[in-house]
Amino acid sequence: RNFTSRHSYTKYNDWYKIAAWTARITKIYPKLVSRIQIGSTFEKRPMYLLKVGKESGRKKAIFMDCGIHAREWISPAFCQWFVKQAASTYKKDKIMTHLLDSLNFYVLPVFNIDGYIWSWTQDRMWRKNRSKNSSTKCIGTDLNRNFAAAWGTTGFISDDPCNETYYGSAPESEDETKAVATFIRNHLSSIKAYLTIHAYSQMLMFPYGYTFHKAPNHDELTEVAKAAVEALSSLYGTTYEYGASATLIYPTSGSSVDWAYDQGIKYSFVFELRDKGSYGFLLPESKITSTCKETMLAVKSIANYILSYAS
Ligand code: PAY
Ligand code: ZN
Repeated sequence: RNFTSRHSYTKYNDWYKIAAWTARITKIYPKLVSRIQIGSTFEKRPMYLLKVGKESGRKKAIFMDCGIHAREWISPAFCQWFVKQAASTYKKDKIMTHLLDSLNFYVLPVFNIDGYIWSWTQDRMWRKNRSKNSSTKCIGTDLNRNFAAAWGTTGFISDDPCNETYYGSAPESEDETKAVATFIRNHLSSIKAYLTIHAYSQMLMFPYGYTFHKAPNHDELTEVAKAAVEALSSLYGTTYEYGASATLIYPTSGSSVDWAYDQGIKYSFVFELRDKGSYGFLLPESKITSTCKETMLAVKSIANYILSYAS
């Protein structure tokens, strides 16, 4: 790896740069950003979560994770951008000031750290984590199939450890899934929204993936998604589709968004960032800034809605 280049918001950063950055950003914004370790990965790396918001009594919270899939590099880039942008526009941008005064954002910049490192060093197109499976040489579980939401039952999933969408030996069999699920369970009273950032496809989706039945607040989720996508498009005209994931992309089970929703988090969304397939997972660094700026508008739109309407 290149030891000479520094962390940059306009480049893709390897895990070592991101880990160092999580410590540094808390020093730069001590009143707004703090760091918590929520667990460790299969390869025993610490999973860092950043809490972003002005310290004050009981607050609503929004949980956002990036990089559940190793090869979707634009996703961790967005989480880093989000934290920096949120902290640096506090007291400058009216909406952000209001958001950080009234809400906490829990931001997990890289969910699947071991896989992310593997994608940087060995196989750019790696998706799963890096855990060992019994009775096979094949490595890894798809963490977005490992949640306890109709786990292992339906849709685009696999029971074969050699497959990209292997769902694991049990729900939450993976250290990374367990860490995130445990944190969310322990903060259910405050977490009002769950956002999980993927790439690519330019879609904003919500539950369900494991059934074609509509979520109880399907119409409301549609409205929130529509407003978020309109905000996103307003900047550069990037077009996004939105809707329930089973119909919009494909049915799946064991996904984090369905699980979060069934825990009672009524505003749970999956972002599929740029592009629509020309570069796919290999989105060039030149597109990071514009992708992050437009996505920021969508996240702010959802957060604003939570602030005004989520009880
Ligand atoms: O929760 O329904 C969901 C997410 C669906 C994603 C998944 O398969 O986990 C969609 C894919 C992803 O971002 O992982 C889409 C990309 C383009 C892929 O790898 O096929
Ligand atoms: Zn993904």
